[in-house]
Amino acid sequence: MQIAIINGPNLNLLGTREPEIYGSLTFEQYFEALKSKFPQVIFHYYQSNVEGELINEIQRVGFDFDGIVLNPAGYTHTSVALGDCIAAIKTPVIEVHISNIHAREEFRKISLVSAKCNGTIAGLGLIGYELATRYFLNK
Ligand code: DHK
Repeated sequence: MQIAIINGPNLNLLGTREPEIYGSLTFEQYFEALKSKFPQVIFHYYQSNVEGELINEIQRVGFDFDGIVLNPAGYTHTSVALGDCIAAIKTPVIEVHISNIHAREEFRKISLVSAKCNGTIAGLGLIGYELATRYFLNK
């Protein structure tokens, strides 16, 4: 079982970025705990602040991995190209948001990727990545 975790812009700053919204763990710290919870899973982690690089990575893993856990971050609300990319690949995608995007500014309530994904998890904090992993394991 190979799962790709792909994080979009500014998620490299988790731990120091608005901790009241995103928490105080770095993704690297959380990722170590996640890997130890699922020793049977081969995880691949990728983060970029660049839209085209995220698309390249989704295309790279999107035909032979078993699942993609994608937090498109700010591109969620703006990127037609990311939505098109998810529609074009074969690997199922779960969209994850750490914060509850429906309880924040109006512009965050719109996702241009949700309709192309198998499902969306929002507002549960970093545990959303674990729940998405469990979805792929139970599939
Ligand atoms: C992360 C971001 O960087 C924001 O742009 C999104 C998302 C929400 C999150 O909650 O993980 O609006």
